[in-house]
Amino acid sequence: MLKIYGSVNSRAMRVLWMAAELDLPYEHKDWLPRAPETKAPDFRALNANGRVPTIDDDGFVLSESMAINLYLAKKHKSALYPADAKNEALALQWSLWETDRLDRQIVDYQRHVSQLPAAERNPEVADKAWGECVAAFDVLEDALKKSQWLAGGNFSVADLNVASALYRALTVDLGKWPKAQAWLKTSWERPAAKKVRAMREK
Ligand SMILES: N[C@@H](CCC(=O)N[C@@H](CS)C(=O)NCC(=O)O)C(=O)O
Repeated sequence: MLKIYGSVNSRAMRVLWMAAELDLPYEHKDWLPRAPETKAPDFRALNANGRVPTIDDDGFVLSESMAINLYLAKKHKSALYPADAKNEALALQWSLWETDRLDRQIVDYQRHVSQLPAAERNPEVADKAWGECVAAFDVLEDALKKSQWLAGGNFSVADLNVASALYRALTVDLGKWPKAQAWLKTSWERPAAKKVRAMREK
């Protein structure tokens, strides 16, 4: 059976969303980042980085949330996986783009604006991160002006990978980017998204 390592309070949320979309049975190793279990030799043998998410799919071990979701959607022949090479390439493009342009930036922004204890917040880190988020939201907005979805005519793994990584942006004012705001809202209204959101916010 598929094993998913990582708490919903981590980037494993993205994989749990995909598993819900595909209605996959799985064993959940509900571990927070840096939990003692992630430091144990058994887990380090699966992911030498010690990070979550990681999956073990009947012996096939994979890390990196974006790669895991692309793999699961393709393996299960989901409609979320683009059927043609161009949209498949766009799904890769947007997944890699998110990792490069937004992933760490949105985390840094939120941590240094509200999440960390006040004494640990650094306004310079928050400002720099927000500047990078703004540039990325501009790019996303332009893309969504041209097309309702990121890779083809329907919601796909491209949208799931970017929208799931933008969980933290749900509480940010995105009024300057109306297309991105509407796309994010619609994406998170999917039943599978609501399911993982409820897991995280319970
Ligand atoms: N690029 C990786 C990032 C994975 C990652 O950094 N996970 C965090 C939790 S959200 C973690 O396990 N951190 C533990 C650490 O930094 O030691 C992915 O998307 O899967």
